[in-house]
Amino acid sequence: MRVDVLTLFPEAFTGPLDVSIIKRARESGLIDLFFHDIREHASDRHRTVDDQPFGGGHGMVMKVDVLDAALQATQSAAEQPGYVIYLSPQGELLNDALVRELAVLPRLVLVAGRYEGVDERFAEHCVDREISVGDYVLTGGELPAMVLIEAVARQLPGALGDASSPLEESFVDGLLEYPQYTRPAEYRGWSVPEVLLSGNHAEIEKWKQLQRLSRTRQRRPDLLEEGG
Ligand code: 9WO
Repeated sequence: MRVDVLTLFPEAFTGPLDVSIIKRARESGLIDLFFHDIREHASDRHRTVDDQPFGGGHGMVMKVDVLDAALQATQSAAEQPGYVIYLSPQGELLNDALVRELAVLPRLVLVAGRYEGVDERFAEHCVDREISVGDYVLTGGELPAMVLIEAVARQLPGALGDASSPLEESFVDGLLEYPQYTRPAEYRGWSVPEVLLSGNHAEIEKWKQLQRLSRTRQRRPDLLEEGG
């Protein structure tokens, strides 16, 4: 998969994407990441990327002409155009199903906004999907873009290695995970659930599934509702 990111801060993307699973996926060619500075597509001598909102209101809005120029240049940089995603709190909430949907696509273009967001004409005419990674506001779409990249990258076939499969984990069946423990079996009087030390694998599996159900009911009842 190829992922192009349009951002005013390409330097923000070094670090989190250079370690662990994403690092390996990039080294093995499973995922190719490219970062593009939107400001390089500003046309005036001040390299302006934002302007005041029509109708008033505080803050600044990213210019549709600059964004469109940046996007067209990026789309032309590969043989097939990518699926364009704008990260914003107004988007549909990212979940496991959407991550898997995106993970089968050959190419994504992620747009990380700043200021008060993009001119709506860009969202309407140039963006395929507006996505939120959670109901809170940040100062830009860069961290959400990294969240999306990591979630998608680990779903790519082979990204996790042979030992673990994303098909076996939480959310595939819509439930939270069971609690996990490791040695020591007792610490400061805090003990590990007896059944896990019993060696009775049938009982252990029953316990794990029960824990997943009760935790989901208690912490995320929305996941148990129909369609959820
Ligand atoms: C601020 C604002 C103020 C007045 C009127 C409209 C307004 N919209 C916004 C706004 O959405 N600001 C965003 C800041 C614009 C895009 C970059 N920023 C952002 C992205 N904050 N939080 C996100 C984000 C993206 C995906 N998932 C969670 C949060």
